[in-house]
Amino acid sequence: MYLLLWNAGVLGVLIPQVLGMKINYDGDQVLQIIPQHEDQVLCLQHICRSSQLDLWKPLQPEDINVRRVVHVRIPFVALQSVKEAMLQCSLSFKILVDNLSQLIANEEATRRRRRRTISDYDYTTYHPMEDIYEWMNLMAEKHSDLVTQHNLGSTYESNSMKYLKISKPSNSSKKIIWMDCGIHAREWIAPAFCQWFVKEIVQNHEKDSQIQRILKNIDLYVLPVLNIDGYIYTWTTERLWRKSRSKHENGTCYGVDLNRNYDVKWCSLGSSTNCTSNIYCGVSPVSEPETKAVVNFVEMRKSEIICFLTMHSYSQYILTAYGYSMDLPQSYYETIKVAAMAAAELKKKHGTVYKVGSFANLLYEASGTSQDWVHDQGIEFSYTIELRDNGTYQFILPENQIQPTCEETMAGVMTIINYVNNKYFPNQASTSCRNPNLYVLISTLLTIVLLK
Ligand code: 0X9
Ligand code: ZN
Ligand code: ZN
Repeated sequence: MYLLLWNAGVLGVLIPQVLGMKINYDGDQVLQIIPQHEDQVLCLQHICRSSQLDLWKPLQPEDINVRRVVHVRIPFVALQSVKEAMLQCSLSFKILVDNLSQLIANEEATRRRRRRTISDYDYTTYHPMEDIYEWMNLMAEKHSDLVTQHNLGSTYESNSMKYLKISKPSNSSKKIIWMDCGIHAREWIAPAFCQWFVKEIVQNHEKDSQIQRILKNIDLYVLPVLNIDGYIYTWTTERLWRKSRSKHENGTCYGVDLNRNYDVKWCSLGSSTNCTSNIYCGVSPVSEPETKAVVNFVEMRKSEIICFLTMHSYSQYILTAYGYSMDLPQSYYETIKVAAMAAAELKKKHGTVYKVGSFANLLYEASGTSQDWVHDQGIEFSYTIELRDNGTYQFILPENQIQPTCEETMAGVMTIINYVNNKYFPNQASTSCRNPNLYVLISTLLTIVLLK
């Protein structure tokens, strides 16, 4: 009893988890700050470090820069002191979210009743893991002509990493396009998109000639939730959890950033060796079972994979390699061209503007990401796509944006897939590419702006 009280007192923030309760973020705010001078950068970095604030953008104080947007969550108890400290170094801020728990409560309130059959599965609501598992079963059952279910491996908590393979029977050897969603637990729109993507392909494969052409040559592999343990944890306990759920240092901290755990300049940039950090890279490269599962698959099927897509949120970016260096890979001019084409098609749907570029040049450097590791395995068309939004709701994207987000993302993703199909299977090239030179021009301009 004494021990419990002591724990509760000293580790106040841990109480909800200890008691198996939900963290409610009551009164927490999300602020946007754009430091204008170097001294303001230093001041903000100091505030973030000393109050141990939960940085969302960028993910660590070191990456705060002049005239770059910063999003940070301030716990209710720290609001006054943090705001005072900011005023003291004349940092102005904008309140993006006035009461985080209210935003999350709204998300819960608007969540529709979940339906359990395929014909009326609701793709415009967020689903807990058990629904997604059931949806995968039903998908494979009802569309056994096209969809099969497979197991990539097991998570730390022994959940099976199920994925769907969309494939038309064929005699010739086919290539693979990979898509994973939900490597970061709180980015709920990503798994919602993976489900939407499968639905669209399955629904339209008989009438859509573009999908038909693609499926002649290519099998689509979709892993709807990569970080299953983390995803479940965002539903049960902590909506804004990012990492996996592996236990470290005798249970004093949990989780690895699965997008920092790959064996590519591991833990050198934009990563942390501190296991309490949101960008903890793990004890060694590929230390996590979830990473191992992806690595095994890619290593085994390397020669077949022609495109690798990993879906995240938020920021509205289509990112090419590299994250670990400002250098641009040889493939850059082609991959950026395709990204620009995809962004242009995406924008046509609802006017949403995406930026394209290399991660390190657009945001900050980060090593150990799956995208870069896969790229350096020889799979050049390796993209990270950061879905909506651009800062209004951040990770708590309202459910009424699921459909438009998925519609536009579908257009972008299909542009990439179509390009890759035409490139690797040129004889069946379509005539739908209206004006490739325009895209070359756009992407060249973008590149110039980026490298300026
Ligand atoms: O930092 C990340 O892991 C990703 N951003 S997020 O806000 N969703 O966490 C971006 C990864 C981009 N990776 C590469 N370009 N290699
Ligand atoms: Zn079918
Ligand atoms: Zn992410």
